[in-house]
Amino acid sequence: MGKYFVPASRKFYNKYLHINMQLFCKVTVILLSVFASTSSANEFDRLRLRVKHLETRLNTEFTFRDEDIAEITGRLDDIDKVLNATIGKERPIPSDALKAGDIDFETVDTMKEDFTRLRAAFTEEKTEIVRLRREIPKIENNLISLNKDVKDYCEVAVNNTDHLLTRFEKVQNVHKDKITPEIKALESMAEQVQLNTKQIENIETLVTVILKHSGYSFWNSPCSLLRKINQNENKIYNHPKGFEIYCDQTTDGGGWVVFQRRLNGTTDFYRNWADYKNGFGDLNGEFWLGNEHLSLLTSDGRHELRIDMEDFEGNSAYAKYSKFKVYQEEDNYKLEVSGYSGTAGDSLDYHNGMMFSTYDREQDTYSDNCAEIWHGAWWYKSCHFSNLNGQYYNQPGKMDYTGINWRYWKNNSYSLKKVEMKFR
Ligand SMILES: [Ca+2]
Repeated sequence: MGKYFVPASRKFYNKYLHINMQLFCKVTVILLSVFASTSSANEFDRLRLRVKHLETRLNTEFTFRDEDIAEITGRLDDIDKVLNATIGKERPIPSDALKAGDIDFETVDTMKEDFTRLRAAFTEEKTEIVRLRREIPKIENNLISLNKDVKDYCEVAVNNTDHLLTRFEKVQNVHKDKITPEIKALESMAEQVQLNTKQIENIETLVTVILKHSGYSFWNSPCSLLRKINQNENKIYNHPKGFEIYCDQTTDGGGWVVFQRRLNGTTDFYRNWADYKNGFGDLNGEFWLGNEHLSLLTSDGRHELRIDMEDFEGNSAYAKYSKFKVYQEEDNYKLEVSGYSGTAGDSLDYHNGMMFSTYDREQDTYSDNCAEIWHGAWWYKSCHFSNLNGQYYNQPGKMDYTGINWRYWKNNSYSLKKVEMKFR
């Protein structure tokens, strides 16, 4: 009797236990594999906790119901035993006892009593069995319900997993969109660096060639070198020896280092030896580059000199010399100039071989102080045929030997509007 339903119920539990454990494992594995590397860890943790909770609930339920079943089984076994015992006691009274007429009524009464008690017990047990039988469907229903919960929950978990997977993919795509342009920019930069490196190599090759063919330091013709590497703007450049230069890259093929400019009279040119040595003024305006720089750049190698000038009437002229050199300070910045060509006339030949003079360092051949008399600083001889560092007169047609004069273009003492001195 007890063996009738107990095994079937066990099968039932085992089946659901097995299915549910399989589901838990599956979901847990899916969740773990998908979210281990995502930023949705919190959501996943929450899901995992809820699944864990359900799992615990289910296990508790199984344990509890197993105890119930065990109890029922035990009781039914007891009933079996009692019934067996009862059947044993109902055996017929031995025939020899009947024959002898020696019936023990007391024994019969006892047996009757026992039988009545056992019958009552049996009835009671039967009622209990009926009650327990009624319990079984309830337990089964509970388990079915619990199992449905678990299934539903697993479904929700799987749906959430899909949702989170989609979200994860979206996040990945967003990152991809953001990162891709940056990677492209980096690749482009890398390409540019390669191009630049190649250009630098070309420049280095060019420099080597120039050095080989020029026979002197190429930095002494810095604007020519800059022009060769397509630095064609008229502007200030840095000289590697630590000072600035202004390059004229357009006049007469360019490559000119401008070392003097007169323009508007904003810069005072009546200055001492030290100022003319180190240079003064504004490279974008009026200035003197400095005898020290001139000497540094021209004392070695062969250089050309060009002087561009304008009057106040809108005319311009130039003087060009194929050889130009300014000696070192120990030679008093002596001028060496020759090979004239141009439209302005040769007003420097007179000064060739002269030392530089300022009002505080008179090195002319005149009895008096030329720089002081003619308000300038120049390679004065017995004073001048040119005086390009003279006084700026912002007066058209001003005739004065203290002015910016170039003897062989305009009248001897005509003071020019604009002058630029440059070498290359
Ligand atoms: Ca003198």
